[in-house]
Amino acid sequence: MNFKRTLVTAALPYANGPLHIGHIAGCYLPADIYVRYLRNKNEDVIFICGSDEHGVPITIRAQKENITPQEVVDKYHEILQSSFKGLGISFDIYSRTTRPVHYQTAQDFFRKLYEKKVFIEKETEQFYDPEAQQFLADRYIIGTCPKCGYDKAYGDQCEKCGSTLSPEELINPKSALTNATPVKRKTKNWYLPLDKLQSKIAAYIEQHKHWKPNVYGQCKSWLESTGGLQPRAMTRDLNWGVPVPAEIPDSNGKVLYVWFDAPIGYISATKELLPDKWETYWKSKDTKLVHFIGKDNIVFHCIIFPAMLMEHGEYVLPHDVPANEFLNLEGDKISTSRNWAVWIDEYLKEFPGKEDVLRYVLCATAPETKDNDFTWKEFQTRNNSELADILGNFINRVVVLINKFYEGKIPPTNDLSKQDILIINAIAQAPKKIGNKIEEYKFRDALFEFMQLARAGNKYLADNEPWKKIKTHPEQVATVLNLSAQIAANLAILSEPFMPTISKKIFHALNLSPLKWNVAGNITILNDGHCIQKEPLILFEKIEDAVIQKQTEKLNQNKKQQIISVTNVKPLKDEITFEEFEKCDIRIGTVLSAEKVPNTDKLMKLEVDLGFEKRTIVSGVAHCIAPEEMLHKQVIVLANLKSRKIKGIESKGMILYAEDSNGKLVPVSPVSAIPNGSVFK
Ligand code: B3M
Ligand code: ZN
Repeated sequence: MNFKRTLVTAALPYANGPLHIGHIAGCYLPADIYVRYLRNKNEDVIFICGSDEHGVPITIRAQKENITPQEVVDKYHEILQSSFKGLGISFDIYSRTTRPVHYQTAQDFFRKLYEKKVFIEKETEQFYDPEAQQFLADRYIIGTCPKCGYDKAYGDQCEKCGSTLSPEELINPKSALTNATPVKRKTKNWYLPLDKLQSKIAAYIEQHKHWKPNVYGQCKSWLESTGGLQPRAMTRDLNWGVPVPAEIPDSNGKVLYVWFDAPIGYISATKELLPDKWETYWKSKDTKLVHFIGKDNIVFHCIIFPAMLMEHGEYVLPHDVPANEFLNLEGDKISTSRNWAVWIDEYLKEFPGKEDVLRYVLCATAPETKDNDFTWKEFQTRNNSELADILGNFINRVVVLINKFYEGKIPPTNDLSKQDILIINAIAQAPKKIGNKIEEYKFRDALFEFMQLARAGNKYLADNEPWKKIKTHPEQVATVLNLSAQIAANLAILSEPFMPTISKKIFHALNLSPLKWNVAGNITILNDGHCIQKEPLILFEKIEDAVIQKQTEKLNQNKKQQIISVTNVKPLKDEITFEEFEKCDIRIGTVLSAEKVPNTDKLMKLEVDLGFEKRTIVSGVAHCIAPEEMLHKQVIVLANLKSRKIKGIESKGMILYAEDSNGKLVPVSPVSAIPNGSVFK
């Protein structure tokens, strides 16, 4: 397919909280780099986003803050918008799903599917609050977790032990609105028959084998899950959302499912941006529709939304869905409720003028193929030894030397040495190398290639030492500084997608107006005699240890506040002697593999390397920890425990876990890695 235009969307963030680095690294920054690159190449591209203002997350937040859902979305829409702006995320429109154009577009979409008889109507029993006289979303039902006994578990999930629940499983369920005991009531909703659409969807996925392995893999596992795709309700009995079109019988009190209306938000925002031209983007086969999202949104963008679009019939289908994995922070999952996050609005306040540093670091550590970790230490190192020492230093030296030796005028080139030719080649190849990586959604590699050019420039200056040779070999120095200035000009162009403010500063220092991306790198951007700016240019200041320390302390402060004091401490067991303790042979081991034991709730089979031998150990922890979380972890093993057969598996020894007052088991690891087999004493 020869595409004529690109329609890029980034997931609409819920307007129920501020943005953190995980959102940016996972979705918005890669999308922005991609779009800026295409704009640089003068391609026809639009970049669509907005706030997702419906759904239970919004009403929950309203209840927590004791304000209305409208007040919640008004407040967070502003915060989201200004964080995006502060970071230079260059949407063509940042809309919101509470706008009239969206209501209308979403309702029209629903109406069309309804009229085409796509939906199946189903009556089911749902929990209903007789006092509040309304149906309750799963989140609004609170009760005791059947898995761990926590008494404030939600109808969809227990936040203590992390289990996924359904409201039926809760012991002693209560309504979060009134504390009344919910009753079951019949209600009718409209379902998208994904089961009937399964083969169509499967065919569509098969046409998109080029998707990133994590995306394609997730789609396959949905399609291949036992029983296949299931019908999914596209309406809800809620009072916050886009109302189901009134003329549809029994629609009273019902709204569109948030995952029905939110992706249509991409369409309505485009309408708002281009009232006369939006259809060219959405209804032409030669539009390349690309959705940037985080991995938790894959099924909605790769299966449900395409199914909706197919059944509607007038729209293009997503061509690419480059979803990223998750970014962790200092080795731990980012968590809003635990305040374990770097918040963008706070960063922008605390690091004014350093938005491009964050863009750089987040791009360099983006979780493109697997979850990745952000640390403040790495942030500092990347700023100090990459941005400041390589890129900043190079540009600064070019400006200073040309001013010092040539009164700020670009000197002419003379005879070319071997190294000069190599540099010319490096300039010529850079745009293509970087561009290809961006087109493959390999933004980390693209950024690396960009820095390679700055590195080459730095080395070129260091090898040629113009500050020494100006007396002895002035002609050579003129060539070196001419070519160095050309590198700087190319860096100004090539940095734009990654660091737009820095790009502007380099252009300014070179006294150039911003230039477009040229696939063939250009070594004659700056003509002989062109005057550059006089002032030296400090692009990046070093970040001191104290600044980093302040940030890590702030985080640790949050963590300390979160450590929950154990309430019901178990009584101490009878005293033992040291000799008795010494009978236990406790060793350090590393988990080589871990898997759930089929047909059990709690059992996990682990392969542990004890240094002197490998063991199979069965632990009763599968209800508390995912097998992946155990992989490559160092654990403490009671190694001389008599072996036992558990579910037919010979278990040799026991991994030690800590148990909290709710019965949740957590593996315990040494604070720093030590050799397997080390004894515990
Ligand atoms: N608001 C979910 C999320 O923020 C959702 C994305 C909608 S994209 C159409 O993870
Ligand atoms: Zn639980």
